[in-house]
Amino acid sequence: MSNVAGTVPNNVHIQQWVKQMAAMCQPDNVYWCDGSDEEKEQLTKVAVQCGDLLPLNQKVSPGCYLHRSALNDVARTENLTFVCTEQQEEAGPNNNWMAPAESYDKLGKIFASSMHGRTLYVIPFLMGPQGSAFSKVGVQVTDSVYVVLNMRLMTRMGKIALDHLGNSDDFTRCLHAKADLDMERRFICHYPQDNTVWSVGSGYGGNALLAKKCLSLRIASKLGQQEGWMAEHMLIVGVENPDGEITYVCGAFPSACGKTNMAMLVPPVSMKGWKIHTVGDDISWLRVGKDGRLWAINPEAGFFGVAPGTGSNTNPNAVRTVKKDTIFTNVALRDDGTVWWEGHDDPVPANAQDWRGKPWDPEGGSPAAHPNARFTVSIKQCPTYSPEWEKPEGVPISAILFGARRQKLVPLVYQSFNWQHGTFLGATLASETTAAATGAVGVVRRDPMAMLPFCGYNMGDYWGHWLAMGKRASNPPKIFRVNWFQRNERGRFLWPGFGENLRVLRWVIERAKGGGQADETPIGYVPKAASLSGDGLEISKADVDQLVSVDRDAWKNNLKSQSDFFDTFGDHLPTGIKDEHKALAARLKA
Ligand code: OXD
Ligand code: MN
Repeated sequence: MSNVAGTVPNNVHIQQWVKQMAAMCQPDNVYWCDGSDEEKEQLTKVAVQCGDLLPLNQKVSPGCYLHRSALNDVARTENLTFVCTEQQEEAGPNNNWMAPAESYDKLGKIFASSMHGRTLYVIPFLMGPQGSAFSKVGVQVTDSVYVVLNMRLMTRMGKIALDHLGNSDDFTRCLHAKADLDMERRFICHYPQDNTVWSVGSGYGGNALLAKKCLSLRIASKLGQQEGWMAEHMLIVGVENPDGEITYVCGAFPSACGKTNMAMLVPPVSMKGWKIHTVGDDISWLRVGKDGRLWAINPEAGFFGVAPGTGSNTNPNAVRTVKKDTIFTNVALRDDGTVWWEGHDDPVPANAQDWRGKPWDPEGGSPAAHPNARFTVSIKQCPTYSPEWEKPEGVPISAILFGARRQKLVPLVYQSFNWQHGTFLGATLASETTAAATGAVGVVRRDPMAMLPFCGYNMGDYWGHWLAMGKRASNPPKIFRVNWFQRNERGRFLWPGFGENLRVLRWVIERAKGGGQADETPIGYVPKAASLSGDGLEISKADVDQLVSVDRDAWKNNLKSQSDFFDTFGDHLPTGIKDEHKALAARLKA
């Protein structure tokens, strides 16, 4: 029998489920979290005692801690992530698949008695504002106090979730155990038909904070298909023009392609009167409103951002956000108890411990911080935090951006002809891979809607759902493709990016409202160079021309790779997507 502490909720469905999970995992203690400040203090002490957290210099960085993960546990492991449906076809070629019975059995054996000597924490959490029709409740059990403290920042945790749920059994059952952190016994399995996630053998954010990728994207995408809404890997940002009018934009980008930077962008000095309002940096849940527009909420409550590359020159608002009450994972530690990473404002430290806790040699050739080192912090600490984040109805979306990392081919920005063509632009998204997942970095892979690792069902059916949503919305957002990452022949980035991306947003918003200057090309509407340059943009006319040019031959050569990819979806590929591919081929030939 385990010792029980904390506040046991009245909801009998939660009680029963936790009892079953505890019977399997056999913890010494069960602790029910309530999400209070006192609890945070107490659990932080526990985390420090057990070595999960290292206190940082509390004078310089109050409330900040460092976590060092196991060396083999630093990123999402997509090869060990499964969607477990009765039929493999339901999961589609975009997911690894296991039959539910086999998977429950396999993982059950790893979970069995895995919490001997440990505490099982029960975390009720709410994704979305309390009382909102958008919001969903999850309950995660975990043996990691680091996970509890991260979930506290990333979700609305504890009593608020229980109040939203009442006596209902409509909650996602999220079971997590670190077990022995052995890669051979690491699995992240999703059971959409049971509204359940089981994750074992990893403590890394995307694998272990089950509210994030597992619930808010993989499980939620399937719920959205069934219930008529969408769960997307998108930031949400409000862009205020000098007249004080705010337009909301969603943007889907693969991991580590600058979503957090864009969500809290600082306008360039030359764009006086423009302001950014941050609603979310990673996930959007979208529904059709009574007015026929798409409305979005950010279900999360915090940022789990990539630290390296974050500095005052790239993302000054993130620098300010992480000044206090932040958990850093796998960054470097300086002698004075403060953190550092590549791209940090401060100079390279002479004396520091690297992310593994070993003395770091600046000349040694290996980075001080892991390239996927992270900060976890509440959204409310962001200087551009938008109180609209709390709105139960969300914010109305005027434009959707699909972005990816491409050195060549894809112009800085172009607009789709309509929703179906926009869905095609999302479906053909491809990007050079980053360090957010294990595997080779810099390889071009297809990543439709930036959802390839996160779509919890057959992606062909998911595109069908996109097309159906476009039909249901009488006034859907306009859809655009963007690419901040074009390089010239010598490998230099052509576009300055960061704050200057607001110029692209300005054109996007003009177009979404029916204005803006554009040229029609076979791939879509491309801005006239003059729409981007002017008022202080310091790049040459030749570079701007190249940024918005369309290389027909290169696009023709790209058609085959698109159709090869689409062919893998067989009968699940919607006619609308096939039609768009044919139409693109015809326009390129004309
Ligand atoms: C993330 C990711 O952590 O996409 O947001 O990997
Ligand atoms: Mn992400």
